[in-house]
Amino acid sequence: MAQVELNGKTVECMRGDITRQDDIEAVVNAANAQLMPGGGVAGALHFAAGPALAEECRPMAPIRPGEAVISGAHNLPNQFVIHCLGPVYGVDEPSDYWLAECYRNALELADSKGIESVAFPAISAGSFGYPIEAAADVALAAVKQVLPRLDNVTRVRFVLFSGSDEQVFSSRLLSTIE
Ligand code: AR6
Repeated sequence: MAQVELNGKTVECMRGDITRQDDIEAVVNAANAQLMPGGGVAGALHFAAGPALAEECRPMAPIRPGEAVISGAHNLPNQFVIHCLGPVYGVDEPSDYWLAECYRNALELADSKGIESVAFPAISAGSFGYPIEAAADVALAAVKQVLPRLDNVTRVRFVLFSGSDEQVFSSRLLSTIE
C-alpha cells in the first residue's frame, strides 16, 4: 500500500477487490460498451450489485472509449458506480490518450456530482491487454493532472487485484507524485 498527499488530497494504491471498498463513495467499473456484466471487474461489480445495475445501465449504452457514465450502486457498499470504457490496447489508438480520458472523465463526472472519494481498478489492464506498467503511468499522470482542480473529490484510490500490480502502481505513485 502506498499513499501520497497531492495539494491536500489523497492518492493511494492498495491490493484488493473493487467490490469491497465500503469506505468509498463511487467505484469505477472497467466496463464494456454495452454496460453489461461481462468478465473481470465488470462481472464482479454487476454480480455484487445485482441485476438492477444492468437494468439501470441499459438506456445509457453504448458508450465510447474514454467515456464515463454514472449509475447507482444497488447492493454494492457504495453510493455510485462510474462506468468507463477503456481502450483495447493497440486497437483504440492512441491508447494512452483514451485511457487518460477514462480517468479524467470519471473524476470530473464524480466531482460534478459532489462525490468526495473514488476507487479505480486498473482500467484496460485485463481483457483489453494494456501492459500494467504503461497503464499505471497513464492512470497516475491523469489523476495528477485533474485532481488539483476538482472541488469535491479529495480521495482517489487505485485497487489492484494482484500483489505484483499493486507494487507497480505503488512504486510509480511514490516516484512520480511528489
Ligand atoms: N477488483 C479489482 N481489480 C480487478 C477485479 C476486482 N474484483 N477483477 C479483475 N481485476 P478487466 P479491461 C483487475 O478485464 O481490461 C470485461 O470482460 C484485472 O486483474 O476487468 O478494461 C468487460 O466486460 C485487471 O488488472 O478490464 C470488458 O469487455 C483490471 O482489473 C473488458 O473485460 C482490469 O481488467 C474490459 O477489459
